Amino acid sequence: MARYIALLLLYTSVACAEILTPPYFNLALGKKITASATCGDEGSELYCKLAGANVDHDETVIQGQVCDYCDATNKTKKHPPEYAVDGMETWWQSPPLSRGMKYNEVNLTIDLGQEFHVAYVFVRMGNSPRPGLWALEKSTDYGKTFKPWQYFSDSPQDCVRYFGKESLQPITKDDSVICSTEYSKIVPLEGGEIPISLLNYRPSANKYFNSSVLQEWTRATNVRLRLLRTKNLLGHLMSVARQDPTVTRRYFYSIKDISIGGRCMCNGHADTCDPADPQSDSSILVCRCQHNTCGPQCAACCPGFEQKKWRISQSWDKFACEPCNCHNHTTECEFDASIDEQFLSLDINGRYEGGGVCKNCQHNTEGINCNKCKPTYYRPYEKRWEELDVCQPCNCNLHYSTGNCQEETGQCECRREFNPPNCDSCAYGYFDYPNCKPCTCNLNGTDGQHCTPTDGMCPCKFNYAGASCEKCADGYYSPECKNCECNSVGSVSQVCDKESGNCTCKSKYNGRTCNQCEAGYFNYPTCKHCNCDTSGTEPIICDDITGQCICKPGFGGTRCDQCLSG
Ligand SMILES: *[C@@H]1O[C@H](CO)[C@@H](O)[C@H](O)[C@H]1NC(C)=O
Ligand SMILES: *[C@@H]1O[C@H](CO)[C@@H](O)[C@H](O)[C@H]1NC(C)=O
Ligand SMILES: *[C@@H]1O[C@H](CO)[C@@H](O)[C@H](O)[C@H]1NC(C)=O
Ligand SMILES: *[C@@H]1O[C@H](CO)[C@@H](O)[C@H](O)[C@H]1NC(C)=O
Ligand SMILES: *[C@@H]1O[C@H](CO)[C@@H](O)[C@H](O)[C@H]1NC(C)=O
Ligand SMILES: *[C@@H]1O[C@H](CO)[C@@H](O)[C@H](O)[C@H]1NC(C)=O
Ligand SMILES: [Ca+2]
Repeated sequence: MARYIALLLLYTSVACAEILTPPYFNLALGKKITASATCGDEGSELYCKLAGANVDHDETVIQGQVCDYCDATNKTKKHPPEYAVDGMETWWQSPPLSRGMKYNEVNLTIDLGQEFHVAYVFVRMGNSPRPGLWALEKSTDYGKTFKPWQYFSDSPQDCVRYFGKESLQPITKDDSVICSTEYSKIVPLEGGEIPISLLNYRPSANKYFNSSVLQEWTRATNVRLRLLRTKNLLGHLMSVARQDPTVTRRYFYSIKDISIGGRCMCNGHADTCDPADPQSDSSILVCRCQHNTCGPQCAACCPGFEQKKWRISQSWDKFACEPCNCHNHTTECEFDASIDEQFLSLDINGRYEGGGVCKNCQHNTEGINCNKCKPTYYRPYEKRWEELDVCQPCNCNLHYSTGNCQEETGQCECRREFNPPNCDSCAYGYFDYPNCKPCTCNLNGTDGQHCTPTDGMCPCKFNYAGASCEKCADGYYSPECKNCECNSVGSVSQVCDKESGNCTCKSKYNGRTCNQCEAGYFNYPTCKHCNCDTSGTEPIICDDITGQCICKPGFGGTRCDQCLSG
């Protein structure tokens, strides 16, 4: 047993040399354990051993069998489940089958109280042979559901019968569930051992942290021995079947001690784990996190150290959480993946790497890295961002200025009504400095920068009209009051529609500027009538230059008034 653990420790310390992992220890010791039934739990109960020879001080010999009583109420005769995890020679014992054949099926469940990575389970038997048929199961949801880890049977036939034929396949996956036949032999009749490794021979055994399947496989909050059938002496099969009590009282499970080799899950960020609070009775172990990580399993970056996205530290990808660069103005920050993708956050080395976003920037700063001044504050040019008084109030007259001012110079930002940089005149569209009211004339249409009407009229450009020059003059159209350019031959007048720019055409004329012939007329600008039969022509009727009729399919003749042959 000791040799087995030593080998295992050696093996893992080599495999994980470059990352922080807590040592393996016996997780089972002193843990909460329950049995679905226990010898002597319903009053004093007789059992006899399969093994004959050595009669202990208390035992009696009945019909050549070495026998004793279980009694849960007697300190020296009880065998409670706690005895299977006390690390001592004491043992847990199940009711003998003489109490009932159903006691072939007994569950022994260890509650680890928290999540661990389990590498092996080691079972030592007491005064009974090893079980004939059983399953080692584990839970990762604190006992709500259990999944098999390994099956045990005394024959390949029973492996297939109870656990399916795939249980006989060799290990091919990190989470293959196999059936072992080598640990269900009748000998030794007492004190047999069952070593179960959950890592050896698995594909990712040497790269544990590279396989999420193997990590999941070894995770456990509870471990259950689901015992299904005691191991019978060959000559006893018939008598057991007949339920002869002188035989069935010799069949039960007796487990002296269970070791569960495992360790705290610290994600490569701690090399020790110990009780969270030594004062309280809670025995929950928490990782002593390094690398600026926090949480019972070091599964997060500590507050203020969230510049990079948290991840497991592993030998080929070492990782430590980094502080955010908040330029001395806050200790709070949060990781934001989209900031990371856009390279918007400065790390402590001044590179745009990571996604730390500073929170609660102090000293009138703001921004992802607390490297902007709040509105109405500015950074004088001699100040560095780390200094506490980096952001100083702008000294601006709010009549002329928004209150904000320029970095380094402190130059006040003018309101839109005033011209930068000194806000000492009205901006375009405003008049009457220092009041600078908006112009009432439409400046686009006004001739020169006149802002107020004189005698009720603003002076308009030639193509604008209206009291404020807000409309297009006749002969011009929106939006920029362009010339209508109505064709003098085809148009009724030079005035077009002010919205669409469409000119009003004389009959026979067409187009926005009336510079084309209407359908049925040709040879602009004369626009003569084409001599066609319109029931036989296409909608455009005739060629607008030659006047030749354009016939629909099936029509012919110069006027399209004949049918084509066919
Ligand atoms: C417990 O068992 C021992 C041995 O059989 C016996 O001597 C003792 O009286 C018992 N004690 C009680 C409290 O029944
Ligand atoms: C043992 O546990 C299994 C589930 O793991 C359950 O199905 C079964 O009924 C239990 N047997 C006893 C005897 O409690
Ligand atoms: C672990 O996986 C990564 C990528 O998934 C790979 O680059 C690396 O070589 C693997 N390491 C080992 C030890 O297999
Ligand atoms: C950072 O702030 C502390 C006070 O909180 C101050 O003593 C220190 O000088 C500041 N660091 C720099 C680089 O200005
Ligand atoms: C003045 O002209 C500009 C550009 O030509 C245009 O964007 C703006 O909307 C016009 N303003 C008015 C009031 O018509
Ligand atoms: C302007 O003329 C075009 C064709 O040239 C026509 O599609 C449009 O409907 C006309 N718009 C108005 C407002 O008359
Ligand atoms: Ca014990």
